[in-house]
Amino acid sequence: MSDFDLYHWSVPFRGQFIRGILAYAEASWTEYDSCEIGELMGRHPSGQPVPFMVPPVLVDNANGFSIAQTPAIALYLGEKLDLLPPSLEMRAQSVKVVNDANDVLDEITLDGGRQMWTGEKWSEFMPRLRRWMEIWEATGHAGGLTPWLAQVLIARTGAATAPGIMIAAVALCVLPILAAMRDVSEGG
Ligand SMILES: N[C@@H](CCC(=O)N[C@@H](CS)C(=O)NCC(=O)O)C(=O)O
Repeated sequence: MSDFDLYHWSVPFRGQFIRGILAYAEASWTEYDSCEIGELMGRHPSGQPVPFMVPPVLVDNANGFSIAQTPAIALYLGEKLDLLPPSLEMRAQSVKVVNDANDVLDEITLDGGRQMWTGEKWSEFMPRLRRWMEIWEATGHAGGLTPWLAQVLIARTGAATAPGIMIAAVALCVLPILAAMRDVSEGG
């Protein structure tokens, strides 16, 4: 038997957040098709594993505990699989990130596909999407995320200064080439 059962549609919506957490923690889980999900949704709330409106729903097979609502599932898995940071502040940040992700998903799918995008609506949404991307970028930087190549260099060399040294070395090699190049611009 898998560690968990996950009820979510086979589309990369909220279930993807939960799949990501499970995969990161190397937990095993079983998913169910839309008929089985529909059957669960159609039950009276008192007969559901946890009273819920829509998926995702997670069942912990170790203790039979079931939970719905993405932020609650993420919190449960974070605690259970020991993925959350130790301080209260960082734990609150973690829950905030899940709620941000949930909000972006609602906005970018126009509330789960309840409306269709038009060119006009998309243009109106652009500044908001840009703002969301800035929020993610700032969150990543604040959490210590660095570009991929810099991470690889630091991991391989063990030196936090390695990316800076590499950039300086590349600049030193490229500068003489640039300086020696003939100016071929008009009038040059
Ligand atoms: N607040 C819920 C929202 C769940 C939700 O909107 N689920 C979507 C899929 S990602 C769904 O199944 N929607 C179908 C519906 O609203 O009828 C959560 O965060 O888990």
